[in-house]
Formats: sequence, C-alpha cells, structure tokens
Amino acid sequence: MSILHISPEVVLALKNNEPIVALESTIISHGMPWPQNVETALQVEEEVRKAGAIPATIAILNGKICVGLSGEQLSDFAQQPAVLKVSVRDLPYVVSQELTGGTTVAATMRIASMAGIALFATGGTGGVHRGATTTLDISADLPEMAKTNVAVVSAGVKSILDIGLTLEYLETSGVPVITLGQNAFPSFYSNASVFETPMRLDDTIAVARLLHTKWTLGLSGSVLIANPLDQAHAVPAEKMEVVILETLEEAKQLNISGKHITPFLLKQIAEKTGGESLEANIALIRANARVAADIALHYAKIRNT
Ligand code: PSU
Ligand code: MN
Repeated sequence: MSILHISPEVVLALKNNEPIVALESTIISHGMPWPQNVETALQVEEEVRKAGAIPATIAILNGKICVGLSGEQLSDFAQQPAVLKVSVRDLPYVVSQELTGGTTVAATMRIASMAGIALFATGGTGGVHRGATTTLDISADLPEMAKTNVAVVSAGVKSILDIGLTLEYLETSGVPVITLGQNAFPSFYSNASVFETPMRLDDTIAVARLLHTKWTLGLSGSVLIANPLDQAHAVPAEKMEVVILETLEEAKQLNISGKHITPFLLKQIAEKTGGESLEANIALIRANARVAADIALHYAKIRNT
C-alpha cells in the first residue's frame, strides 16, 4: 500500500526542492466553526502562495493520509460532522478503519516529515495544561517537537495552557524556542506574556540559518518559532484570562478531559468573546503562514546551495 497520498502539485514541489509549508487540519475540524474554518483554510493557503511557497494541508480522508488537498476536498472536509481529532496515537486507528480525521500539530508534523516537508504553520500548538502536575495532561505536540525535524511557526503558546511549564518541557527536550522581533514570549491572542523568550531573532533569514545549522549538526527535533500577533488584532491578556478561568472551571464541572479539553476550551472561548478571539485567531494563522512561507523560501535557498 502506498502510505501517503501526496497531491501532484506537492509531488512536483518536492521533486524540484521548492519551498513548501505544511498546514494542519484539526484547526479546521475542531478549532473553528463552519464556515470560517474553510474560509480561513483557503486564505491561509493563499497567503503561502502569495509569499512564493506551496501549501500542503494535511488530513486523513477515508483512511488516506493526504498531503495537499484540493479546494473541493478542503471544503468537503470542513463541513463533515464526524471528523475525528487525530494525534499521533490515533493514526493507526483512523487509517486502518478508513475514517476521516483532522491532524493535530503532532500528527501533521510526523506526516510532513514522512513527506519531506521542513516547515509547518499553525495557530497555536498544544502544550502542558494548567494543572498538569496532577492530571499529567501534556499535549503529544511536545514530545513530537522533541524528535521530529519539522519547524513549527505559531503565535506562541495559548494561555489556556501553562506557558511556563510548556517552555520548561521544550527546554528539557532540546527544542529551540525563538520569538521574532521581540523579547517577550507571546501568548497567542496577545503578543505579550510574563515570560521572556528563550531566544530572539529579528528576521526570517536568521531563522532559516538556525534551522539549517541545527539539522546539519545532526540535532534532531523541531524549532518552535513564535510570531507575535500584531497589536491591532490582539486581545488583551487580562481580558482573556477572565474568560479562560471561567471556561476551565466549566470544563472541570462537566468532567471534560483528554483529547476533548482543547476543542472545548477553544469553542467556549470563541463564543464568550463574541467572535473577537476568532477574528484574532484568523489573523494570526494567516500571519504565521506568511512567515513560515518566508522561512521556507530562505531555507530552500540555503539547502539547495
Ligand atoms: N491550540 C490552538 N488551536 C488549535 C489547537 C491548539 O490554539 O487548533 C489544536 C492543534 O491541532 C493542536 C491540538 O495540535 O489542538 C492540541 O490538542 P491537545 O491539547 O489535545 O494535544
Ligand atoms: Mn491532552
């Protein structure tokens, strides 16, 4: 059986060593409501193209691991009600049962790596959850970043998580964490947090050089690149914190845990902030796609020389 179903456009780009940006699909199936999910997915692909790279949205369609979706596949996927959230541990189940699933950061990274794609753009990654010292809820995105050679561009770490513990985990795992153009590590909706970024770089060429250096040294694993959301779209951290605390309490009351907690929090927060957070979410994923494409362009040049 052929393991990956790579679109003709992505096959060609891989063959020609062109810059490619992988995109996840849990954000489509579980991160945003319809129709903003499909609109955003298409806009994000367009951002990658405008910046001169090829987008490769990754999803599992009827058990097929697809790398690069057509507009029709994307739009069908975004409207399906019974899409599973697929992290790495879920891959064998969803594929062997021929089901349809949105891939998380962890699963998307793993598949991108199988396909030979080095850059990946998302909104926010998973991390260490608040209260993880008792629940042990640590996203599979983190151990994946520890071992898989795919760089991830995000808007930092969402404050539904414990940002400090997430940074500790990444440090232990040897994952460089870089913030573009500022000293504060961003917290997704807000470009600020109380945490300093472990490393700062001011342009995408420097990031591409760092990626090339890391992997040339034989250091396996990811690099997390935090791209702060622009001030115009940012939602103040204090405002988000009130909503987050309220939503975490609801999750506790409803006994929501495991893989369901992140989608629940995202949905409740979007509803409670009257779409303000959704708007920020859309703006930041588009911005991250542009940055990832730019890094991919520079990285392809360095690698091809
Ligand atoms: N954080 C966001 N938006 C998202 C996710 C996380 O701000 O859409 C999704 C990503 O797909 C991420 C996944 O990989 O949730 C993490 O889920 P968990 O916490 O169950 O590992
Ligand atoms: Mn979890």
